[in-house]
Parts: sequence; C-alpha cells; structure tokens
Amino acid sequence: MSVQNIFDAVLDFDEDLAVEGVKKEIAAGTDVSQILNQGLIGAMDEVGKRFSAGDLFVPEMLMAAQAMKAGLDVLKPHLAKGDTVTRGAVVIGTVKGDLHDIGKNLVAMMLEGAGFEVFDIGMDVDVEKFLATAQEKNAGIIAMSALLTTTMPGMEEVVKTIRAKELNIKTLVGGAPVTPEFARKIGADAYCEDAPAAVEAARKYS
Ligand code: B1M
Repeated sequence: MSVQNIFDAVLDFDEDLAVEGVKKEIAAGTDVSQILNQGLIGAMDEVGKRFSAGDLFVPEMLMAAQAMKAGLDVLKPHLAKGDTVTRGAVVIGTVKGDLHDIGKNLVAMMLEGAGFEVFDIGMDVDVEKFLATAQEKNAGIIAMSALLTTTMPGMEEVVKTIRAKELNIKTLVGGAPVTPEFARKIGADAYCEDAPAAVEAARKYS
C-alpha cells in the first residue's frame, strides 16, 4: 500500500479499498497531510480534469466522490489543524422551494475533496439561513443550487441581501436551468456549469 493506492482506489470508485488504504497508511505512520493532499484531494483533482475532458460522467464522478468521502471520514479524526489545505469555508444549499439535491451533493463532495470546509445546509434554504450559517461559520463563499426555473429568484434574493448588508461573501450559482447570463444579471460572483467549475470558482475566491 502507498498513497498512490489511495489515489488509484478513488479513481477506481472503490470505497472499501480507499478506506483500507487510508487505514493502512495511518497505521504505517505516513504523514496525514500526504494521505489527504496526494491521495484523496489529488485523486479528486484528477476526477475533475477527466470529467471536464469528457472522459468521466456524472455517475462516475459521484462514485469517486463517495470513495473519497469514505476515505476522508477515516482520516478526519487524525487531522490536526495545519494538516489540511484549508482553502476556506463554503456554505452550500439548494434554494428555497427546491428539493433537488443530487447535483448540490456532488458539488459539496467535490469541494470537500478539494480541501474546503463545507457546510451543507440541505434543500429548501431561505436567504436568512444562508446568511446566518455563512456568518456563524465565517464562510467567505455561499454556493447555491437551483433546478427549477421557479426557484432561481431565490438566488437573486441572497445576492441582493449580501450587497445590501455589505457582507464580504462571494456567491456561486449553478444547476441545470441556471445560465451565465442569469448569473451576471443577478450579480452573482460566478456561474458554475458543473462540480469541477464550482471547485475552480471557489479556489479563485479563497
Ligand atoms: Co425534478 N425536475 N421535479 N425531481 N428533476 C427536473 C429539474 C426537470 C427539468 C424535469 C423535467 O421536467 N424535464 C423539471 C424542472 C423544469 C423547470 O423548472 N425548468 C423538474 C420538475 C418540474 C420537478 C417537480 C416540480 C415535479 C412535480 O412534482 N410536478 C418536482 C419539484 C419538487 C421541488 O423541488 N419542490 C420535482 C421533483 C423531483 C424529485 C424529488 C422526484 C427528484 C429529485 C430528487 C433529489 O434531488 N433528491 C427529481 C429529479 C431527480 C429530477 C431530474 C430528473 C434530475 C435532476 C438531477 O439530479 N440531475 C431533473 C431532469 C434533469 O435534470 N434531467 C428534474 C443530476 C445532477 C447531477 O445534475 O442537478 O443538474 P444537476 O447538477 C449538476 C449541474 O447542474 C451543476 O453541477 C452538477 C454536477 O455537474 N450544479 C451546480 C448543480 N447545482 C450546483 C450548485 C453549484 C454549482 C454547480 O453551486 C455553485
């Protein structure tokens, strides 16, 4: 076993092997930040690249993210402050009235896999909950998902409230009906077509 095996396990979508690999490396005394950054995060970076290149599709990306998450759960208790890349905190949710969460969950897992501290506040999230959580968790980024044309205005409400309160929080928006034009029109900081794009945008603002 080596950190490379963990990387390979994630890319093979093998949850059990990813968990086994992380356990073995911890037992062998391998630097936990190496397990995290080269094994788990490195693999998710590669998954993002392959998805963007059209070599991987959503179901595979979900399976890889699940393998990464299983490995990360084993590693988490061993992570001391300073081991993580700590790219910053992100609050993510599906906007008010919207109960679609598959894409949002995928984005959350990819962000976590990229080293962000992710606070997933679920579906049907109103503006107050987005802002209260971001302030409580000291998150610089709010990521919003909408799958219904009727719920997209919820994104604008969040962006407007952030502006009105002059808060230093960046807004990322995504979801099937969301377009770059809509994101621009409501004044969101970034439109994210898919999960790797969300990771890229979050990196830009962290
Ligand atoms: Co619904 N649904 N649904 N649905 N559903 C759609 C969205 C719809 C397009 C189907 C259709 O009619 N063709 C349509 C919306 C039409 C519209 O408004 N334009 C629709 C409808 C109408 C409805 C109901 C109103 C149906 C009804 O009850 N009459 C109802 C609404 C409930 C509600 O939300 N209040 C409803 C209910 C449901 C289910 C509960 C049955 C289920 C959701 C289960 C769940 O999520 N837990 C469901 C599903 C599964 C779908 C479809 C089939 C699939 C959505 C999905 O998960 N895609 C969908 C049709 C479709 O999209 N083909 C449909 C896979 C997922 C990985 O992709 O979410 O696009 P996606 O995420 C992508 C990107 O968009 C992006 O990254 C992801 C990965 O690449 N992304 C982000 C997403 N969020 C992001 C956030 C970011 C960044 C990127 O943050 C920065």
